[in-house]
Amino acid sequence: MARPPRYKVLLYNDDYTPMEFVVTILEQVFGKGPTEATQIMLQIHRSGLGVAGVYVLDIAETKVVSVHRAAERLGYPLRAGVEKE
Ligand code: TYC
Repeated sequence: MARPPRYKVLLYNDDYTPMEFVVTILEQVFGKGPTEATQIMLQIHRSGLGVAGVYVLDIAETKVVSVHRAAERLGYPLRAGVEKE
């Protein structure tokens, strides 16, 4: 049996989403601890994008929807997307 393909969930930098909100998303949606969440957030802030996690496709797409819902609720432009590993 072939392993199912896996997909990276990418988060993209922007100028308006607060750093603290991105850390909270990485903790609550992607299950990161505070130290790793902060490191990933800073890497996105500095380089433009970063990998929040790697999942099978339906889980990855659900995470993207969760990010967009949470950001839109607070009026933040945070964007997420899926890319094949
Ligand atoms: N660049 C944002 C700021 O300076 C922080 C940020 C980090 C935004 C990561 C989005 O995916 C992101 N407030």
